[in-house]
Amino acid sequence: AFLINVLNHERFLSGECDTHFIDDTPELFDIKPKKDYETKILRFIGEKIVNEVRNTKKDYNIAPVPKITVPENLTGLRQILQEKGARGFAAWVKNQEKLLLTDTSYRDAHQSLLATKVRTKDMLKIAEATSVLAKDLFSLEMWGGATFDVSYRFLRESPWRRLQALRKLIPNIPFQMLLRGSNAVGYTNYPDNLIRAFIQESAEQGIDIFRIFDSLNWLKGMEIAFDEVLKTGKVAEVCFCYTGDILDEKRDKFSLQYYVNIAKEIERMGAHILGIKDMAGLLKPYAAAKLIRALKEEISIPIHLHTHDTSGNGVATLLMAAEEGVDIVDTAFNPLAGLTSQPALNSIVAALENTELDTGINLMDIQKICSYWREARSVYTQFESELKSGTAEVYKYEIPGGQYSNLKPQVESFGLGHKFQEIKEMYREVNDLLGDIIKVTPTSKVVGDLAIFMVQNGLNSENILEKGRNLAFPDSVVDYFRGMMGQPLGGFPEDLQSMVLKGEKPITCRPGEILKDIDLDHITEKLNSEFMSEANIRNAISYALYPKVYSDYLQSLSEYGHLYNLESHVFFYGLREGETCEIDLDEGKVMILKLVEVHAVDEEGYKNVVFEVNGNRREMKIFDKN
Ligand code: 3PY
Ligand code: ZN
Repeated sequence: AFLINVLNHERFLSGECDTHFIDDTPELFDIKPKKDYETKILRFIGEKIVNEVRNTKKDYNIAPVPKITVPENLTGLRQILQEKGARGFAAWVKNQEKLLLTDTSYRDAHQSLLATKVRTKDMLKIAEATSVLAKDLFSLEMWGGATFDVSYRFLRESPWRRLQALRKLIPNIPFQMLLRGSNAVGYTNYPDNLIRAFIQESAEQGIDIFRIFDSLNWLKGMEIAFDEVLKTGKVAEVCFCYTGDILDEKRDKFSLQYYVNIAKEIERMGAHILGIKDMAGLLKPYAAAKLIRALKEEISIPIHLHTHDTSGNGVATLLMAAEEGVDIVDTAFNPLAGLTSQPALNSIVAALENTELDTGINLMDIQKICSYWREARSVYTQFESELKSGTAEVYKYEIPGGQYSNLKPQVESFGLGHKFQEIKEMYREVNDLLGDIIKVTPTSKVVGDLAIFMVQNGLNSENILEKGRNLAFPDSVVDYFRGMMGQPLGGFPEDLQSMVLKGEKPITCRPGEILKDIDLDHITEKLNSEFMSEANIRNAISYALYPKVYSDYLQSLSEYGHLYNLESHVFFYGLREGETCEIDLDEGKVMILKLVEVHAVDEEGYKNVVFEVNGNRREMKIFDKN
């Protein structure tokens, strides 16, 4: 039956299918008489209208896709990487006089501005144009970080399919991902074999540059990931995370010397590129100049600087770093730049025109990409953070860009919205309590969770040892003190650690040394028996990383089918009465769908939702949960 489903599938018939096609095409596995895709989509939209949006569909703009012709010999830095290999590529980068730029629009920019909600559909529309109009970019950061689980959890789409589909349309610009060392794309330490399998498969599916970091700058925590990236032949960009302020001599824990030493170790371990990960945007312009100047004297691999524009100083930071010879900087196309996101790409290009650092990127060309993003963003309004202007407060609180925009909703979900200011103050107090630590996923979550917990329970740094004795602390906090996120510089505050652990002995080794290997074959069998008939390695890895999130996603697939073909305004808001939308079915066919009307609720609590599908009336009864 599986084979017959494959043979009858429109993508197979159109000759457009490749091996990836099975990844996100679960209807192939519907062996029972086929509950058709159409019904599932109608149910999804019906649910949206009756139970979520309730006729309050928001306005949005249509994003114009620039018309371009793809030249036959389209090349970019990816071809240089393929030709020269990772080390040759790094040497090439080092030799460039111009400043090289990464665009983060597909990853950190929307992670930091729009709660990671940008859908693959909206990325794909502008992908081909990006490959042509921005062909000289160093890379597109388009995967990893929070995008992996949010894709499954909220967008109900496969991050693997995103990678595959973008790769097809953008063959010439290197793809970069953010890898949280032994936490991969999660919040917890995974067994070594899972980290290795994940990296192998990511490389196989198209990642060219792995930006690896450890949330405590503990190099040991990156060993496995780094080793595996080297095996793939792809680029290993190893980071240190920047915190504190090297201009402030009173703060001597994370001093210039500390960063120079760690950079030298990163070069010694064999990294191709050094990444500076300024996840909160704390690297002030003059500090950037001082840091890059010192690093350029001590190391010879290229340096890639990542910062956030939360304070509004981001562009200045990048320009001063460029002046001192930084090789590559992270930016985002202007409509997705600024505030908690990266500094503005087009503005940097403009600033450097006719200077020695001229990026060579054509402003008129990339403006077309921006015209698209400016409008495409309008459908995500509900996910915008409240931050409307740059804030120098970030230097005090040291909250990472992605967390800054998510903290408010997190705090609200605890019913503590009115105490947001207090929680930010507590975030800082917790950092001091922990001995001043690097704060980036997942340690930033530890600090955030503990801050919320302390405000909730009336704790502060004076009374916590006493009052906290009988309290069970959040999981992330317990994990941290158990040593499961690695070892912080200067160690753990022992009294706090033993109070949180309540007698349990913490580990001091690398967590991967004690975690049992994951049995991916067993997971494959489990998936085959419960959800599908031919689970592949990506299915197994996703389950291993996020068992609950991935199972829920598979459940949603069986109920609603795949949703990646829906336009975002339909995915988020459904349809208004009288509104029509077109749904591109895979390759070629289009389903024309109209919402005719929604009847009043009946005696049993159902609403009848009337559609027209390609001119034929279809009705769907949806239970009104309200
Ligand atoms: C992530 O880990 O997702 C980050 O962006 C950290 O800055
Ligand atoms: Zn970032």
